[in-house]
Amino acid sequence: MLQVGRDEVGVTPSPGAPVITLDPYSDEVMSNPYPYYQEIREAGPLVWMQKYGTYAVGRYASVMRVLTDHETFCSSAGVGLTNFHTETPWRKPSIILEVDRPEHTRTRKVFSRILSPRSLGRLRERFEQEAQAMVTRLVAQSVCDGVRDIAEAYPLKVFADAVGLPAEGREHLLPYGDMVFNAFGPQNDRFRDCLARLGPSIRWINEVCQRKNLSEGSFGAELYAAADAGEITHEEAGMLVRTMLSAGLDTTIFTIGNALACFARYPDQWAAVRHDPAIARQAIEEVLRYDSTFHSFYRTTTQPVTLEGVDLDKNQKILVLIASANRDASHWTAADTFDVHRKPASNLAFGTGIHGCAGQMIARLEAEIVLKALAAQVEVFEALGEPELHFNNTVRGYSSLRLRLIAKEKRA
Ligand code: OVM
Repeated sequence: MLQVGRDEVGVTPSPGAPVITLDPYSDEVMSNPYPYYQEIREAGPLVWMQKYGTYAVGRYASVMRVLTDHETFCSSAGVGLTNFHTETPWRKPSIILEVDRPEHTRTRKVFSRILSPRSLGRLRERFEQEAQAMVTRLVAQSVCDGVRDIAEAYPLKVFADAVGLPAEGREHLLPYGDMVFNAFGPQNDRFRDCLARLGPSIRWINEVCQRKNLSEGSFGAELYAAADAGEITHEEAGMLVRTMLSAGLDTTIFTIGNALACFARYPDQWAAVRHDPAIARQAIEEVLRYDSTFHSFYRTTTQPVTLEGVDLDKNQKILVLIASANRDASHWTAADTFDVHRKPASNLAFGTGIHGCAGQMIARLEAEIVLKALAAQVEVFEALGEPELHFNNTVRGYSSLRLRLIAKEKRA
């Protein structure tokens, strides 16, 4: 499967790096990408993805190198395969994700403040009550779909409430998010099918980003308050609400679903969390390392640069495989083992550098609270059949996971 580009006839342009011929976006690779990531890592620190004409980094060290040098490897050409400098994006670029410094600094500052641990503190109690009530209900009914009834239901309630959305119309959030994350990949069938089904969701999203549709005291209201204070414009406030709705649902939903799938598959690991719920947060971190939700995104070179001994031109896309870095055996011991006792603090699931995930604290909060609520009430997770994978060009997760939840014995 791997060939060295320099020796290949007909490989254009001569990339100077090992050539990878597989399609990382094929169903086959996506069904289980980890063996392919290993091939990519073994081929070299920087490889050429022949099918898409981009470079890729899959080792921990090379992923770090790219993400921590935002001046050479920029985001303003888009963080998907589409190069905004030469191609038209499917929607108006994000003013926080798809920009560089100095523009990025101002929007990021406001956004980060609203999602800081300090301002999240007041959400914890409501989030916990919601999780406990959900788990009590599901344990009583015994059988549920862990994806629909837990992983989707929870963020669609608590996160959407926190952003300030109306209760009506939230069914538009997931088709929209699916599109956002498919659009970071190639314009393949998955992208086209998703766009064709999108219907009125884009219109609903743009509508609820307006101030009048956002509840008082919400993140959305705070973004508009920052506009009143002159930190950003009112139009930018609406764009940052759109960012919350784009980045904040599918990601946390798939993370919670991946956690459920891991614990259904490894009962001993569930037993460890059930016996010591204090490790819930670290266990979520291990889920994020072992089965990262956000698999990959791109950076684009701003100038000619030598990376890992290869001369790259300006305006070259580089695929950054963070899920691969999180399985790199040169960084992790027993990289392919799911172990909740590990302390995987250096995992790259939320990226790193100036564009490191701004919502990571609320993402962890939601997942941790769900896990703790389950640990308090559920003795055994029993998977009723295999989880069904949801195929998306950028995020990895499940569309269905039938579970039987067996309640803990109540002690007097
Ligand atoms: C945005 C956006 C969308 C998806 C993901 C993301 C990981 C941001 O619209 O700004 O960050």
